Amino acid sequence: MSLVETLHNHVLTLRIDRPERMNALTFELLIELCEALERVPSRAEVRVVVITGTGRAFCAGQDLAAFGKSLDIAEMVEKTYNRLMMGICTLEKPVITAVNGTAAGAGASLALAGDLRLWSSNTKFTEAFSNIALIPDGGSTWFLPRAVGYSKALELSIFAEVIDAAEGLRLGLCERVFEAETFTEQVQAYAERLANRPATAFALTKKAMQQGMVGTLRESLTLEAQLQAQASRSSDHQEGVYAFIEKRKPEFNK
Ligand code: T3D
Repeated sequence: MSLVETLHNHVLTLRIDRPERMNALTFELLIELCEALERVPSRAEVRVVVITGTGRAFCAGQDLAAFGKSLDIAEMVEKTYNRLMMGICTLEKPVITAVNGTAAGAGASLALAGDLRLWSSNTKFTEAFSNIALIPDGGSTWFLPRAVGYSKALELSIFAEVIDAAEGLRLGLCERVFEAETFTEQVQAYAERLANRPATAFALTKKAMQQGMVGTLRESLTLEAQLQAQASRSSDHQEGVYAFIEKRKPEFNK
């Protein structure tokens, strides 16, 4: 098994654990990751998912030692990377990518796929695909231009430039950078803070914003009205309003 699962204070951490290969992804590991994510909807105790890596790398992308073993690359990509990225983006719970170090190739795509992206000060990010004359996959052609704009995304992809944490933050590739020495603790604290925010409101906000990125203003306004009606029926909404009136801190997700 190359994936370590831990659950603490409603935060499920999925840690890719192949440090000797810089957490490069094999077919089996990708399926393990997909299956772990697909179990989350039925696990009420899980409120936040964190994906991270062991050692100095987050993930170096496809394991190149396994290169060529797949007869049909398109089918392999569909069954692994595409299943994984859709799993993250459609999960009705927050997914944090906690990028503890190097993220390259499909590892960079995975870093971008999180709803919230936290980087260690040691992070090095590279869309390494073009170094082996491949195109970005794992959703990078979707995530990257949305984060940095079309031309910058093309430039990062074709030169496989290595981006450090300060530049990643400036470009909008991550939301926060935490010091490497305290990265794990700071990620856990951030994730626990998120786990205590109203879960239904998060799920509906995720859905509305994803639709907002691909639709028209009219479509967003219509969807907001529908999803707001749903949010307003949640017990968290009631709790939030009562807590405001009673001048106390709300306790969500009870
Ligand atoms: O082909 C398909 O199936 C389609 C799907 C493609 C998706 C993709 O992800 S394609 C892109 C694949 N990834 C890469 O091309 C990245 C390759 N790695 C690197 O460019 C560099 O290793 C890094 C920039 C990630 C890190 O550089 P550095 O100098 O910090 O470390 P290193 O010395 O290069 O690597 C350390 C070890 O990890 C080394 O092994 P060794 O010599 O100590 O035994 C290296 O071979 C291994 N390693 C790093 N990346 C991979 C890897 N082994 C297998 N696959 C890797 N991707």
